[in-house]
Amino acid sequence: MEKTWRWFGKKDKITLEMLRQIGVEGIVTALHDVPLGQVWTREQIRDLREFIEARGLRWSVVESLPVTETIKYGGPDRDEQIETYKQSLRNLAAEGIHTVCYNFMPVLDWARTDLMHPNDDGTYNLYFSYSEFAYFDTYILKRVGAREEWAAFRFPDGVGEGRNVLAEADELARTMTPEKDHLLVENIVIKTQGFVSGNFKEGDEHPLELFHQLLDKYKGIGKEQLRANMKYFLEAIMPVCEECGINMCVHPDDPPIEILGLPRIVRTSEDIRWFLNAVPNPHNGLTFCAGSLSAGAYNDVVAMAREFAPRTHFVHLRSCHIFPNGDFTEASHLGGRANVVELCRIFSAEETRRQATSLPNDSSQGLLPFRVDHGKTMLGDETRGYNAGYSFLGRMFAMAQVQGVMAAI
Ligand code: DNO
Repeated sequence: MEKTWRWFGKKDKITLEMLRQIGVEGIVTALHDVPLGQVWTREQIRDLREFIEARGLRWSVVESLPVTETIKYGGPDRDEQIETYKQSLRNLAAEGIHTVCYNFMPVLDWARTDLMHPNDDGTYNLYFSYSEFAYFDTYILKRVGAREEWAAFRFPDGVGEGRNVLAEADELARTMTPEKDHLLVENIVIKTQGFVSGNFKEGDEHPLELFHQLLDKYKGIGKEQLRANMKYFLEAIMPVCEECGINMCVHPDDPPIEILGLPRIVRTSEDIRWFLNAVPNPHNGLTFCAGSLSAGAYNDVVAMAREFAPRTHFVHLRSCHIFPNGDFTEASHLGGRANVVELCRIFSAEETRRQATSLPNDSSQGLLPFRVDHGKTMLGDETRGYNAGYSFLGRMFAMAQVQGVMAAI
C-alpha cells in the first residue's frame, strides 16, 4: 500500500524533507488557503503539486475538498456550489490527482473534548468525554432542545450502563470556570475545526454565534433528508468522476454518533451500505477511517473492512479504545478496537486483487493509499504547535509501527 501522510501545505511545520526521511511516499493535502466554496484553479493545484514533486514525493490524495454546508442542507445555491465542486474535480484530474476525500458531517467535522489527555506513560492523547460534550451543548451553546435530548440519550449495548449524562453535565457545571469553558470551546470548535473544515477559523471572535447560525440551517433536516441530499450531490458529480477518473471517498462521521441534534449518516455498516448502494458507481467510495469507526461500540471494524474493501479508495489507520463508561480515547496503533494488523492484511489483499484486475481510467495503478491518523503527542511534540492530533514524533512512531506490520504481512 502507498504510505502517505497528511501535510497541511507549505506553512506546515513538518516539512516534506522530514517526511522523505521517514519513508513517506505520497502526500495527502488540500488547498487550505482557498476559502470555502471557491473553485480550486489549475494554477493553484499545479503550484502545490510541483512543490511536492520537486521534493521527491507525489500528491496522492486530496483531503478534503470540502462540501459546503449549503450542499449538505440543500440550500437555494446548492446547484451553483455543486458546479463549483465539479470544476475543482476537473482541475484536480487535469493535474493528475484522482483520489478525493470529503465528508458529509453537518456543521462540525471531527469532535473531541480534550486534545491533551495525559496517559500514564507521559504521552498525551485525544479524548472524548460525553459529560463534557453534553455540558458544552447545554451550558455553553445552550442549544434549544439539548437538555431533553441528553435526558433521553442511551449508550449502545455493552457500554455506559446506568449512566445519566445530563446529570453528569449538571454536576460538572458546579465546578466549571470561565477558563475551563473557554478551553472546551477551543477544543470542540476552534482547534479541531480550524485547520480542517473552513466553517470556523482560529481567531474567530464569535464562534458560538456562527455555530448557532449554522445549526439553524439544519432545522427540520433529519436523517432521510440528509441522505437524500448526499445522494443528490453524488449523482450530480458522478458523470465528472467517470469522465476524469476521480475516486470520491467519504470520510465516516467522527465520532460515529448523532450530536447536537444533527443527523449523521456515515456511522455504521448500514449507513455505508446505504450510500454505496444508493449510487452504485465504483467512483463513489469510502475512506475507511478505522479510528472513527472504532469509536462506535456497535461497529465491528474488521467485518466492515472485509465488506467494504472493494469500494475503499483511501485508508486511515488508527484505533480507539472505548472505556466501560462509553467515553473513548485514541489507542496505540497496535492496540484498541480496530485491529490494525488485520486491517493491513485485508487492505493489502484488496490492493493485490486490484492490481490484478486494474481498472481502466485509474491513475493509481491499483495502489491503495493509507495514512496513519492522529498520533500521540510525545517527546516534545507538545511544544511545537502542531495541529491537534497531527503531531510529528507521535505520528512517526505510529507510521513506523504500521510499516513494520506491512513488512511482516
Ligand atoms: C480529522 C480528520 C477529518 C477529515 C475530514 C475529511 O482529523 O480525520 O477532519 O479530514 O473529515 O473530510
